[in-house]
Amino acid sequence: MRIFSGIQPTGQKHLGNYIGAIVQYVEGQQRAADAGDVAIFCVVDLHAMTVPWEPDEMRARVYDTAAILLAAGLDPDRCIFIRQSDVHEHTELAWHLGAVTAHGDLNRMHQFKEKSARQRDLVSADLFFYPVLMAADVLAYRANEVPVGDDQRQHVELMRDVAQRFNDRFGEQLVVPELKIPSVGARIMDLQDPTSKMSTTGGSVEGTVYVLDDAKTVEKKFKRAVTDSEDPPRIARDPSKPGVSNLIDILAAARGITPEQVEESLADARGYGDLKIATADAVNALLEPVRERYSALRADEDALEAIFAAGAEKARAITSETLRDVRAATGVGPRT
Ligand code: AQP
Repeated sequence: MRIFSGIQPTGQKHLGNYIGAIVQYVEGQQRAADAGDVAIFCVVDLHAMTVPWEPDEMRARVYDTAAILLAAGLDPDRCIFIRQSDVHEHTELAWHLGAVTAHGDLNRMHQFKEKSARQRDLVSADLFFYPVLMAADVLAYRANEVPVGDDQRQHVELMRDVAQRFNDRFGEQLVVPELKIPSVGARIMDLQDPTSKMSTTGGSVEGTVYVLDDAKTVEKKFKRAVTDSEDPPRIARDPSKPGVSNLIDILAAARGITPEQVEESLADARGYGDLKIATADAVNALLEPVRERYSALRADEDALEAIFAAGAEKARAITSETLRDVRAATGVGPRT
């Protein structure tokens, strides 16, 4: 059971990233080790180049993200923790995979459509090619499972198709991985616009809870969360109640219980205020230990670089084998 997932170093990580992905990483690191295999987690700096970025800030954002992941519980002795650009096989494999990826499939990607529509200047070829590099990230490790939030479903489906097409053409070289999305919290919504997902680039600051927000800010954001005007207020998950449903999901994920248990526990609540306060408290309890550990980890950039260097070495032991096989199968490079 080999697990791979990547996370972008763009901006600050938010509660959607935390519940949708990071919680799964920490659980996956243990599960892979228990199965005698390994989980690989990657800060994907090359993916961050697909939208406008500041070169002076890129490294700092990578360190921010790395420190959050380590503070959340990733342990470089129990998983492989890397920076994407340190392992060149990712980009080489992307080129091989591009040869079996249909241009029309990339054109259908929701994320490309949304992000290209938002670009004011250049819509880069890298933004279009993003799903191929993401496929290479995973397939280079022959990973079995990809833990992600619901917004990445389409990219993982494409990755599976690409792996299958590569194997059909060149023989069984790659593993077709399975998507793994959490049963609760796969799509955390913006607190101010609960019909849109909580997002780094698309949302509002008031509607986005950042992992590093202090406790008071988190409480304020939840108190101002948009709900609905049903009278009397009803704390239940319902498609017509996106704001309330989102708070129930967040509370369930933060406490590690089911949404039904949340509904039961708040059956006697006087109104949405009780739900908002309970959710803010649970989120603060979840994030407080991460915030506490973060500062010391972030302060030591040399230590973070050393962790990346050690991770890249372990990663290359796997990816160099995959690329050796892929090059042999595609007929590229010297005789083996
Ligand atoms: N709202 C969300 N709910 C649940 N999971 C989510 N993820 C992202 N948003 C939500 C999951 O977080 C992981 C990392 O995502 P990323 O690398 O795309 O990081 P990001 O750019 O910070 O995330 P955003 O907010 O999705 O950025 P935008 O919208 O600007 O591209 C992934 O597993 C993702 O599914």
